[in-house]
Amino acid sequence: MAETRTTCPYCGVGCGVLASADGTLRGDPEHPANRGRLCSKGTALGETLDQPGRLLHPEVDGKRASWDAALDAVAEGFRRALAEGGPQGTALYVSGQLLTEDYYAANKLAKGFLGTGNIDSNSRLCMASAVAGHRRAFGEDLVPGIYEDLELADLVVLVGSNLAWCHPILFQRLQAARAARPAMRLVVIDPRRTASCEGADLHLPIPPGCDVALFNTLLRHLHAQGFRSTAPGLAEAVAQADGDTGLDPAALATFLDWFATTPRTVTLFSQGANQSSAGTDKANAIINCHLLAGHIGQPGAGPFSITGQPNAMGGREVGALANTLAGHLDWAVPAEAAALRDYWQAPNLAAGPGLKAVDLFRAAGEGRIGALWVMATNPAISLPDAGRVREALRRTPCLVASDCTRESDTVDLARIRLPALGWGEKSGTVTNSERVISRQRAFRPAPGEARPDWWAIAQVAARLGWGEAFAWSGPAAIFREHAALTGLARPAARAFDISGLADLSDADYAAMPPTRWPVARRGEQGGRLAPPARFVATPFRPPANATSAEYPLALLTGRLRDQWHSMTRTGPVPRLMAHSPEPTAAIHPADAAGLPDGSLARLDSPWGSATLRLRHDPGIARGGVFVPMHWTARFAPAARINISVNPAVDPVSGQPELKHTPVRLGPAPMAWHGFLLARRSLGAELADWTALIPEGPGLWRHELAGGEAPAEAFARLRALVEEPDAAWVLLEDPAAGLHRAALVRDGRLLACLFLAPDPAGLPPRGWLAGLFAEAAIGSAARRALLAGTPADGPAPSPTLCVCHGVTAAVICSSIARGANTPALVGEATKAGTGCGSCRPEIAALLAATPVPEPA
Ligand SMILES: Nc1nc2c(c(=O)[nH]1)N[C@H]1C(S)=C(S)[C@@H](COP(=O)(O)OP(=O)(O)OC[C@H]3O[C@@H](n4cnc5c(=O)[nH]c(N)nc54)[C@H](O)[C@@H]3O)O[C@H]1N2
Ligand SMILES: Nc1nc2c(c(=O)[nH]1)N[C@H]1C(S)=C(S)[C@@H](COP(=O)(O)OP(=O)(O)OC[C@H]3O[C@@H](n4cnc5c(=O)[nH]c(N)nc54)[C@H](O)[C@@H]3O)O[C@H]1N2
Ligand code: SF4
Ligand SMILES: [Mo]
Repeated sequence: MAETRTTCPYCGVGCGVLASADGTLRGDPEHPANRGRLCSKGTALGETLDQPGRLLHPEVDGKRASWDAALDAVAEGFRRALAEGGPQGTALYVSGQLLTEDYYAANKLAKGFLGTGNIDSNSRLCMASAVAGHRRAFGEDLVPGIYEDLELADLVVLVGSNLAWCHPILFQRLQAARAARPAMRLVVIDPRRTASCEGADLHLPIPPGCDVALFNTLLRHLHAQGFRSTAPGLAEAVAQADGDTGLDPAALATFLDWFATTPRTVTLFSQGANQSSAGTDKANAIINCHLLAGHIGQPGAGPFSITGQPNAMGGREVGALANTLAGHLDWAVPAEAAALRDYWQAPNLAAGPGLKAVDLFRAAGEGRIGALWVMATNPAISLPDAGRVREALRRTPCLVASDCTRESDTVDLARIRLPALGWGEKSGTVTNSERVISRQRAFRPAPGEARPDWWAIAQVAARLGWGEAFAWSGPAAIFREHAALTGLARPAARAFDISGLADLSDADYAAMPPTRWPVARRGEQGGRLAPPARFVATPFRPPANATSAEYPLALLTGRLRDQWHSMTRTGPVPRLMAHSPEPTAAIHPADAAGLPDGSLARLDSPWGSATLRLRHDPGIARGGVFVPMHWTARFAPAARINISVNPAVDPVSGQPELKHTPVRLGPAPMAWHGFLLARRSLGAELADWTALIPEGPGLWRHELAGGEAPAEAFARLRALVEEPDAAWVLLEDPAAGLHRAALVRDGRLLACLFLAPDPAGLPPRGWLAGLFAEAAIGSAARRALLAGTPADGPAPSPTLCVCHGVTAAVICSSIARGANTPALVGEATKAGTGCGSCRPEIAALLAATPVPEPA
């Protein structure tokens, strides 16, 4: 079957993919980012196509509508908002998951034609601090390094980055380089002991929010060691480099020494740095150290902000943040704004920056936004203080949502829903973390009436009277316009220049190979950049909302290996859910206040609360609790963590402090705990606490807990799955609070339901799920089933290797039988031989399991 060259739609590594229309795919051996490899999420991309719940037709006020009617309604909503509140009463909220062409069109509509700076992106939650840090240090938003630098470095420092899970292919490249050159060192700075720490030379468990203090300490150390620089701002930066980290002095001294003595050092930073009320200072504190030590602009050296989304960089290039202009032009330079106005022939170029995401939704909550168009993002779940964001969305008179799925918390609230093309259907470009522009190409037909986002924007613009400026024939035409804009004469020199791509023909664009900017002339490939830079003073500030006697713990949030954000694409895929099926709160056992591992616990903050499965994890630094960001109303409504997360922002970048909220931990008392396995999904509102889990093809698990009487819950839940001609096999011990039931038809298991007073009294799910695959279960199996036999057998074990379905227990037993290296574990079990995303966890098991001496 013919293969199409395209790019993975998940993380900012930007791996090349070769895809066939039937959904089979493999890594592109020719793509410079991945050279043929794909991680667990990339490998499972084929399973995310053809998902149920696609938004296939436009809807207005809950009813199916024609595209014409829906676009008319959007235009009318914006016209009314303009009439009532002027340009500032309108807004767009977009995303790093748009293609550059869509992004460019959205930004042009908002800033050039609606006349508002109110277009912000979910990159505000993601990269805004790095952008601001770059602009303060380099005068422009640019990442100087390239991926190869991670392989050429002698020291790689990860700051607030769980690279092993969030940028797995880059992590594998790093690990391969370390295997080839064992002298190369890896330091991880993270309050948690993450998978990225496996095999690291040093892990500094920094107290949350203290990175500025750490890099200020490093700056003082470098200065004391005699490092000097002619870049401006050094004296102030050193004078104000204060703060104490509380880290172990010997470990700290080792880090300071390694950094000072290793010219080839790369510091890669991500959300542990950016998502902070001192995020911009964290970026500059890191860059300051690279400037003073001279670790920049050379092979294997430099500060490296890694981007999260597939096209976070593209959004920055087209200027689709509330405080930036297209093509890295600058509002602060009047001639640059004028050049843009002329280029666009814009009737009404926004006079200045608009509202940043947190402020934008606050304004909407206050009734100041009449029309808001949300595109390719799920703010009802991903913004902090999400309960308030939800209210703001409800209150907005004209809320438009463009999405591929009907099943998102934000799409649910929209008055107008526009079906967008998704990955494999849309066509355009994305830019990865090392400035490489790659093509996403369509290899499947458009489903239903789904259309590209740029087209919907152009249609609305035309209805508002600006058709000529949006009369593109397709993405290639938009790309040319964008590329030419970057070549406009500018008073100040800018590195971002892709004007060499401005005259690509449609055929050139169709065939465009991965291309790194700057590309000022056709055929060029950009490389490492050595921008002029300055020091920025970064006095230490603690997190905006301190922990207290009432809220003594610091809530950290972040990502899991196999889930993507609000789970709209990864959540329904069983093998991606298998690794971490329930929403958890991980905490050091000594901070668990006596709550057992596996119990349900409640986290309260001044903003809201969430109920989660408690996990004891000695790898979490004392005083912290880690909760994944992913769960939504669709999968576990009581576990939506952002309802509790504080909305404090960085004063420079406006990026929210998603990595630090004061919380307290307490029990979540329930009358019963249980689970229901069924052949269809019964949704996520079955009980006071529900986690919906796709367990396997055609099999759904519902983890449950409730406050009602167990016997009542048992009867109510059984009634939900009852079917004609099916019979219940029951085992009840009401005095002990035990209720067990299996629904069987013609010997085939249809559902089973288990309730117990305590989570520890429930049998392992994996074994029961296995019984669903059998054509008929015999009477012995029935008895075992109700007795929950394997309850006293082996404990349930998580699937570590999702490619080959290998559990931790199987890996441990292979280690116990003598497989003492990752390669031998791979030979014995196949674990780790697929995409490789589980290799750090296999390494952790190897380190933790005593290996028998050879006889
Ligand atoms: N599997 C998966 N991969 C993804 C994504 C996904 O959803 N799933 N999303 C993509 C996106 S958009 C992004 S932005 C990236 C994010 O990639 P990362 O930034 O690597 O991911 P996070 O888990 O959000 O946070 C990283 C680490 O910051 C640590 N941390 C918390 N507070 C602090 C602190 O004060 N200081 C320091 N030094 N560390 C701290 C956390 O413990 C966490 O381990 O991942 C991308 N890749
Ligand atoms: N507590 C906490 N909160 C966080 C974070 C954290 O670490 N902790 N991280 C933050 C970060 S870094 C990020 S990036 C955000 C991510 O948060 P969101 O952007 O809200 O999350 P997604 O689930 O990726 O939402 C993307 C939506 O776009 C849709 N989509 C995909 N492709 C297209 C397309 O081509 N067109 C259209 N119209 N729709 C499309 C998908 O179906 C999905 O519904 O979350 C932020 N929120
Ligand atoms: S590392 Fe994985 S998720 Fe990221 S682009 Fe590559 S295959 Fe996709
Ligand atoms: Mo992100």
